[in-house]
Amino acid sequence: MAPINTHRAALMNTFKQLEQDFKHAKIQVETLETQFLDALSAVAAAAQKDPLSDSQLRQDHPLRSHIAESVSDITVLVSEWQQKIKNAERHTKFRERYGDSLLVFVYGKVKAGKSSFGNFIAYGKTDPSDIDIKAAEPSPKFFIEETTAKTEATDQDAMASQRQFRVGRTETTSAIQGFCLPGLTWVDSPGLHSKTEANGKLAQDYVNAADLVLFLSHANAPGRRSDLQEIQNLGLKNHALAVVITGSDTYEEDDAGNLIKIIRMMSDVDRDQQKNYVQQELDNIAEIIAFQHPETKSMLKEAKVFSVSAWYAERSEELSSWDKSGMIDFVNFMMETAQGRGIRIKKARPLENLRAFLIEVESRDLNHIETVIQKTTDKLSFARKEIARISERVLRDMRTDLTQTIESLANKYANDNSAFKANITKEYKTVWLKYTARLIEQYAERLDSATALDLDETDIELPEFAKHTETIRRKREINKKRGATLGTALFGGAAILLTGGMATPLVIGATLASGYAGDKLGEMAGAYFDSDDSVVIDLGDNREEVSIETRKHLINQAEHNLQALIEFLDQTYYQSTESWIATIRHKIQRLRQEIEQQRIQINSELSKLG
Ligand SMILES: Nc1nc2c(ncn2[C@@H]2O[C@H](COP(=O)(O)OP(=O)(O)OP(=O)(O)O)[C@@H](O)[C@H]2O)c(=O)[nH]1
Ligand SMILES: [Mg+2]
Repeated sequence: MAPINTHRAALMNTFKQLEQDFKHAKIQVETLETQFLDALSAVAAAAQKDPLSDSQLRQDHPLRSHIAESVSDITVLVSEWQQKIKNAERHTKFRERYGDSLLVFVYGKVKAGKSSFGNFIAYGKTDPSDIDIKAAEPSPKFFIEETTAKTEATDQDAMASQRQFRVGRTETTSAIQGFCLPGLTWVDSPGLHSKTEANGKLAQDYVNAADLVLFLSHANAPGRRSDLQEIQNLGLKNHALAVVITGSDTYEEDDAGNLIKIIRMMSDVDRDQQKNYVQQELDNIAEIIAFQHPETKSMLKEAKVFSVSAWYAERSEELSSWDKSGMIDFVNFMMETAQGRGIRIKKARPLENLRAFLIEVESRDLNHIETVIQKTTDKLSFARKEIARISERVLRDMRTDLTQTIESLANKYANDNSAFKANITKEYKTVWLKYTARLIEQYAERLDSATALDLDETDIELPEFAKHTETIRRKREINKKRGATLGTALFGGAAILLTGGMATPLVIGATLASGYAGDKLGEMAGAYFDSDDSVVIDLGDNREEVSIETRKHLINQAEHNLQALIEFLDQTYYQSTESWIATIRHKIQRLRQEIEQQRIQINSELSKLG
């Protein structure tokens, strides 16, 4: 066997064994994800349901615009979640696809030698011939990612039959493509800055799912600013990263300019210098990131730098050429990554991704929603206080109005109970409707759209009119003079008729209407009239009592009705908002509990992984 193949065989063997390990390393992250996403969707669904969509609450009610704002505010968050969930779903698919292999993602500038490097790993040749492809054992399976970019033969069949990456000065990779070997998935990407938006998105997905990211940079200009910027962007994620300086060789071309005659490695001094330079730059970026995001464990700190020449490795017959080409270091690193950190990374990554999502939702998004909800709660209670204030005023005005109305009705219908009652009921309704309109219009656009309280139900209990009379005993011997004097003194000259012997009513002026005065009179009169005869004294009627009592009843009734009306309106117009708030709070609480449990579980899983 050729020396190159020995190395390649060792590499292939390592990955083959790994495939089994990966298969056993099943991750329960799917279950956790599903539970979390369910709880998250419950919050999203509850929060996005506009509680006032079916409500007749007036259009310019401040609660309306506030809720509209809150809902749209939350909708922005929810759509961010949906995007993340979609990504998470895609990652799940990625996991299913690449769950039993180390996923290596190759990234780098245009013409960095990415495709050539991939071919070299697949076949031991940067640009394999048909013979190389047929002879390969194990045989890599090529695939291509569907994107909108159709600038090359990008369909699966073409790729499968092509069975290699197109390389060369004119062959620019325009879609994400890759190959699978047992235990290894290698993904090649379009050169940075040449990628389409669809490719860019997909590339980011791959980067997120990758177990190892290789950043390739050509030896003719390694570690440029723009490269480093890209690495810096990648550096925020917690992946294993290696920077590979490719084409670390010198060669001579023939006159036609395309056939390579002699290929040599660049001098060790030059290669070391390049490696050191890149390493130094990586350290600098790592420091910047550590400063900007102290909580992020950057992959840059542990990033390794390699200087290789795939051309040199594939061409030389010498066993030591792999060593010289830098390939041996790189391949050892791959095997170490796969064996040592590979499984851990594979298990840890989805858990870490999920944990990051949980933390973000918990610390940022849920707090935000809670703030929004709190504002709504405040707005609602303000609206309710406002109603309480208005209803107090309404009651006060009703009281004044009712007092006058009752007084005049009591005078008008004194002693006619049924007429009094009928008119009181009618007037009460009028007053009620007049004043409660002020309250109802706080909620409803039009008065008739609000179902007012059915006052027919309210049977107002009123006191009855009655004559005030007093029966008093009379003495046969009457000191007429004293009696008359007494009457005059007591009643200020009001007519007092005393008809002797007969029980003729004593008519006293209507000014004497109060019960108190009547009683007093009887008591006092009894002391002066000493007889078996009795006299019935008409003390007038009780209209003032009736008036006062009626007022008490009606004000009571008004308070009672007003309370019922407010409750009814509150129920009709505010209840939906209140239950909206309660439901969201409840769902958030459940989500928080879920997150809390999952964090504990994930942390313990991760600590088991070491
Ligand atoms: N000197 C040298 N040149 C190499 C080596 N590997 C690849 N190249 C050349 O570098 C150029 C780019 O190679 P590709 O593999 O197509 O590079 P790429 O990064 O896939 O390019 P894009 O897909 O266009 O981004 C080609 O001309 C290759 O022949 C190497 O080890 N040494
Ligand atoms: Mg390419």
